[in-house]
Amino acid sequence: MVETVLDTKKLANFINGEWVNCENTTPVINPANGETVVEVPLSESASVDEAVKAAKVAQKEWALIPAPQRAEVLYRVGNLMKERKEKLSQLLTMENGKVIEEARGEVQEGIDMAFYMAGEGRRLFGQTTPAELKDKFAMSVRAPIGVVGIITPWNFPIAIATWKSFPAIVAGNAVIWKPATETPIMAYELAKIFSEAGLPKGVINVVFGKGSTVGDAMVHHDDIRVISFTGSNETGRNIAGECGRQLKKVSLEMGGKNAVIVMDDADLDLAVEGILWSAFGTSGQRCTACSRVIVHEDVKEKLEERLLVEMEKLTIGNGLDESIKVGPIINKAGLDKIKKYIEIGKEEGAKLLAGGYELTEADLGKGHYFAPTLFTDATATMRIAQEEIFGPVVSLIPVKSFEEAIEVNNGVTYGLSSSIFTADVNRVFKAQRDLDTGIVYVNAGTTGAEIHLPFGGSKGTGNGHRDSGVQALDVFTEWKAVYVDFSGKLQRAQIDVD
Ligand code: UN1
Repeated sequence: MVETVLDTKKLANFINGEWVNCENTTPVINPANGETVVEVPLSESASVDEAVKAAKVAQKEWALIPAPQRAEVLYRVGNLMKERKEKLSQLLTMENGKVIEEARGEVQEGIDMAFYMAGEGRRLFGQTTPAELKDKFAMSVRAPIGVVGIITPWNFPIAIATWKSFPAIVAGNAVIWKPATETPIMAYELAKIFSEAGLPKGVINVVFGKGSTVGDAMVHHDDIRVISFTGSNETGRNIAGECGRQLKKVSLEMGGKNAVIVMDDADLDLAVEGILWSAFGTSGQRCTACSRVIVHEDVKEKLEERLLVEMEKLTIGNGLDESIKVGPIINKAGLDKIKKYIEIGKEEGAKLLAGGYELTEADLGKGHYFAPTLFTDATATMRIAQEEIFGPVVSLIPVKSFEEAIEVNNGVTYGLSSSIFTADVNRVFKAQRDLDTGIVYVNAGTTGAEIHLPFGGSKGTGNGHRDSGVQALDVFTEWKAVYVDFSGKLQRAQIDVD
């Protein structure tokens, strides 16, 4: 087991290209073993003010640099991330707990985003449109918004940060970034990379701290004109309320209750692999994690049997060990929430087939571990089938038909990801049309979004915006309509048209 050592014991904020120490700090705990990895600042709102001041100045200059040149910085960022991929992955596993193979995948997601968004620097497409008058030209162009705020979660501390910061930067904005306090190391490493890649000072500023202080200060700051947030439902809704009041643009991504549908004609071995990967990978701590399996009653028993056999083989432990498949839960609060839902599931009458318990200290030191858990005979309206658990817990819901499966899938307040295993091409096309989620998979689990497609969902998952994909540019740009009249005379639209 290799352990990368972090080059500092205490992180500092990154404001105007400088590391600024903060008196008040809190430890970052490795969820795999309970050890302190580093101290992270708990900043006051004054640090946000300072960062915004620097960002405002920097943004004016940055926006004047041609986008293809802004993009050059992102190419360099991508290359540095690539060079440091293994180190970043190990640090990611140490702060977040996800197994090293998945950490490498997440860092790769960030590298992909760097090169993809760098490419956008040579596109940033607008539109030309015919003008209704002679000798007049009309076009719509993307303009940067100014200073934007991004608030990122602990479960994908580098990938989600790149989904938001790279489009913001290539479009000519300056960024104030509040990373999750549980996982600040990726932000520290990425700030160093931005700096080495030659991003001018003040274009990205990292302010560590609590949502209730730093996040709140960002949301209330008049000069931050966009908030892009990924995290909990409750926080997201509060942010949306405040941003609405201030007419501030806001993009929200707040989770899912994602289902895999297994039809009677499915390749069951493949379905089992897809379910295992999407339900227990990242210990179920993905917004896209599969936490419901909607199964046709004719194949329910066979599916249960095969799932149980394969679940037995899952290895649980410290994710730095290459043989481990399921890492720890982020912290005690996360673990307690999972335990609460196990009790709820039992009380509701679902049948516990496997797991359902915490692995204690004797098994795995001082980490927080929970056994992969399978409930069966759940009904669509049970709380375990409706609410996001954010842990390695999956509930099987038997159904009688394809139509019922679609109805059950859509019968939750979230709408992030869904999947169907079937061999019937007609069902495939019906499902992609009728599944009410922002992401649909056919013959694959609910996880695994690629960065050049839009990421986000319908209903309670968000507010219609998308992270990653070219669509991510929408929240970080304003559309500007430009009319150039080269007739040399006053031409009045709608009036002088003949
Ligand atoms: C998340 O859980 O918030 O599609 C992000 C996936 C990953 C990203 C997940 N590429 O599962």
